[in-house]
Amino acid sequence: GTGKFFVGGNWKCNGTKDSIKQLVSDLNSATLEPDVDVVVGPPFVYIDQVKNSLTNRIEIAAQNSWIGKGGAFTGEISAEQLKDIGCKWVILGHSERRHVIGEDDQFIGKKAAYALGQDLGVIACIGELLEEREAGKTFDVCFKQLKAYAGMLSSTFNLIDAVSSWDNIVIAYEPVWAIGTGKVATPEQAQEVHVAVRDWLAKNVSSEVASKTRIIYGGSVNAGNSADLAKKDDIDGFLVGGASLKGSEFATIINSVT
Ligand code: G2H
Repeated sequence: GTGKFFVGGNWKCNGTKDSIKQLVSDLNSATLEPDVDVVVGPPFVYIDQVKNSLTNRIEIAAQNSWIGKGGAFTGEISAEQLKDIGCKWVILGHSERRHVIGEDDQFIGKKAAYALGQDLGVIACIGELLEEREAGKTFDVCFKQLKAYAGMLSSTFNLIDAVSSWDNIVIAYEPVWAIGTGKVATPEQAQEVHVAVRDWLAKNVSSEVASKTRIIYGGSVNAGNSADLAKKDDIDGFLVGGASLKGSEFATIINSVT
């Protein structure tokens, strides 16, 4: 592994004031390994509630942000507003936004560059569809998605800032066929893609960025499979959906750091 283990909980569009109060209370009383960065991503409307009740041991991510400065963009939330309300991170490029909402690589890359420019950390998601994996296109798809992030950083920032902005990026590899399906990637399948992503970074950004960027796995991670995944050298943490809605299970996943 590289850098500090990183575990994010992506709550997606789940929860009520009451259920989130319970989840926060469970997280506040959980014993967490100290050497792990822990982040949770509540729905926008509950971020303030979570910020005001959750231990500051755990940081907060939004699940999306607008591509630029706020203004006349009905229904959108700006990176500045997320900073203002106490978010440290934003999840971008999640497969549900790519494939259900229809966001494309360029749009996602723009959001990432803008959020990084506002000093938000970005959990940058990539991952292939089942048909793409079956057609042998897994690496092509992941590299194309990575290229869009990297390209937008290069066109937004000067060279030095473009490279240093990778300090604030965590890459989440989430094969779409493993998301919410209970069909987790094997540790070997995940490791193979993580190594390829790291090689891509070495060739296309820098060897330093390749060695220090955390590459986390997402897709049906739970308390039963996290320990085996965490043993793989290039799996630096997890992005957890369903299993992050249960405080004790999420704590078990966090504590699977090796
Ligand atoms: C993948 C993951 C969290 P789940 O989307 O980002 O969700 O763990 O429910 O598959």
